[in-house]
Amino acid sequence: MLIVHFAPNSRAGRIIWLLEELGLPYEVNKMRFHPEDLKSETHRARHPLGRVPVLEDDGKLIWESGAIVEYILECHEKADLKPDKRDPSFPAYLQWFHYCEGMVMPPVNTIVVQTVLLSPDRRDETALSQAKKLLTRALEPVNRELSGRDYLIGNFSAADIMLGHACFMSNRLGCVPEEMSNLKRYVDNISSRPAFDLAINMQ
Ligand SMILES: N[C@@H](CCC(=O)N[C@@H](CS)C(=O)NCC(=O)O)C(=O)O
Repeated sequence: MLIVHFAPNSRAGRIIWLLEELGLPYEVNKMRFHPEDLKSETHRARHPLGRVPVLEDDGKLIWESGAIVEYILECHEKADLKPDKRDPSFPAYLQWFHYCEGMVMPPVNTIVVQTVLLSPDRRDETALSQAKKLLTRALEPVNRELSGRDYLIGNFSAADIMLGHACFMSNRLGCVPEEMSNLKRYVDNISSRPAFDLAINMQ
């Protein structure tokens, strides 16, 4: 049985979303998004940095959301959310899948730290405005790519589970301007998926 080590409002939602889309059975170990849970000895034994998500499969542990998504698609013979390597959309699939943690999430992390996690007296306005600029720049090519299409490579794929989740989070932080109308529509498309709705609202 797959076990998802989970905390609400985190990247662990990507894994729940994927498992729901695929209809695979799983259990959830729900933790609070709080150091008492995430930095506990028990959880650090699963993830050295005390972060989520972590997937447990028959006692094997794997962390890094992108690696977990790939692991599930490969090991559970559910390839329908990933194009074949001979498919013309395969390079774009890989590119957007990895663009998420590579380019979009670093400024999102800084924005969350500077607006939510740090106490007001420790916040840094320069770091915050620089991260907002970087995020806007990183989202521009995504907005362009989505012109005339519902999902990143046309059909819904695991690239949307990665980058779509990041776009949803960026929008929730108020960092997707109205001019990025393709991106706004994309966030709506994702939000209308029942599997996403379940994952994003899991507490
Ligand atoms: N690149 C990692 C990032 C993992 C990560 O930073 N997770 C956040 C939640 S979205 C976390 O656990 N933060 C708790 C902390 O930093 O203490 C992934 O994609 O899994």
